[in-house]
Amino acid sequence: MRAAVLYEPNKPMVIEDLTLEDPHPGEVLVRIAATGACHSDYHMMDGSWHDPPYPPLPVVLGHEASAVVEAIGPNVTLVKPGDHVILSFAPYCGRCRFCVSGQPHLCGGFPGPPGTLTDGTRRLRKGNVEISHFGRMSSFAEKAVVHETQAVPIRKDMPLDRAALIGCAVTTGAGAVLNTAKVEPGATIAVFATGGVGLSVIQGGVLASASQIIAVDLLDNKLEYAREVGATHVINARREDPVKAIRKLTDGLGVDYAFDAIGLPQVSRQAYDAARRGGTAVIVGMAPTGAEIPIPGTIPGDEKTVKGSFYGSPRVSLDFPRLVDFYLQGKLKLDQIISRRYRFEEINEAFDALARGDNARGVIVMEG
Ligand code: CXF
Ligand code: ZN
Ligand code: ZN
Repeated sequence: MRAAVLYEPNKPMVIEDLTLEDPHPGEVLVRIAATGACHSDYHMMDGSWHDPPYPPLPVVLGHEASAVVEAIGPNVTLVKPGDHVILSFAPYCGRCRFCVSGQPHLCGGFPGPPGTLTDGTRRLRKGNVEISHFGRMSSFAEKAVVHETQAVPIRKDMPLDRAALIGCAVTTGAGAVLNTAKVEPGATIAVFATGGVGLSVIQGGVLASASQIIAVDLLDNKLEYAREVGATHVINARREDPVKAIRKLTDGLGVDYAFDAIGLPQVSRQAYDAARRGGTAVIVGMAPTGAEIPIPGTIPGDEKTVKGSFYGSPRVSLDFPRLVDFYLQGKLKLDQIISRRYRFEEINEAFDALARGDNARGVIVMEG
C-alpha cells in the first residue's frame, strides 16, 4: 500500500509502496478515507519535534483521519468490517488508573516506545527498513492498523471528509472548552491562533453559550474564518497588543478563560496575561521540544489557573459520535473549516499551505 514517508526534516515526504503487517489481537485494519494536515505533523516535518516522546525518522505521519474498517484481528469486539470510523490517537486500555477514573485520553496502559503501535511494535516496512508510526496510527497512507479503541464507529450519513477533522482539531479545540475548562454559559473567552484547533475552540465557545468569544491571530484571512464560525470580536496581534485589546473589551478585567491554540511560550504567556484575576489559561497547542512557559510569581495573588488540555480531554466513544450529531444538526461548522481539499499526491502542497497560513484546515481526500 502507498504511504507518505518523511525521511528527513525539511524535505518533502515521499509517497512510496510500503508493507503493512496484518492486525494483531485487539487491532483493526482500516482504509483511510480522508486525513487532515495538522500542525503536529508539521512540527515533525520542520524538525521542531524530536527526541522522545516523538518518534524517530523515517516516519509516516498523519493522525487526524476518517476511515472504513476492512478487517479485524482476533478478539476485536468494538468494530466490524464495513464500519465508518473516526481514528483517535489516544488508545485506551480500560484498566489503568486513568481509564477507570474517566480520563482514558491519558491512559498509561500502552507504554511502548515512540513510533510504535500499542503492543510496542512497528508494522510499516520498506524492504527491511522499519518505519515509525505517528499518533499510534500513521494516516498519511492508504491503510492503517490501529488498536480497536482508536477506531470509533460513526453514522454512515456523515460525510467522511468532514468527519476526519473530528479526529484531531475539532475534538481538541471544542473539547478544551467543553471538557477541560467546562466553560459555563455567559463566560467570556479568548483564543490565540485561529487554525483548525482555534476555530474549534471558538465553536466550543458557541456551544457553551460564551458571551464574548475573542479571537486573536496574526493573519486577517484567519480572523475572517474566526468570524464565520462565531467569534464576536477579532484582534490582529500584528496591529495591536492582544492583551491590552482583550482587557479593553472586558471592562479592564481580562477574560474568564484564555486558550492558547498554538503552543508557543510567548503566546501561552499572553493567554495567562489575558485571563482575569481568578481566571484560567488553557494551554492546548503543543510547544516545540524543550520549550518552557514563563509564569509570573504574582500567580498566587491573582489566583489564576494554568491548565493543560490534551486532545480536549475526550472520551472518544462519546465525543466523536456527539460531534458528528452536532454537525448533522447544523450546530458544528465543519464545511467552513475545510478551506481546501487535496489529492494524496498533493500532500506536500497541503503542508506548504499550512506553513504559509493559507488554510483554516487542508484535508487530503484519499478516495471518492
Ligand atoms: C498530536 C500529539 C502527538 C501525536 C499525534 C497527535 N496531537 C495533536 O495534534
Ligand atoms: Zn493534530
Ligand atoms: Zn488505560
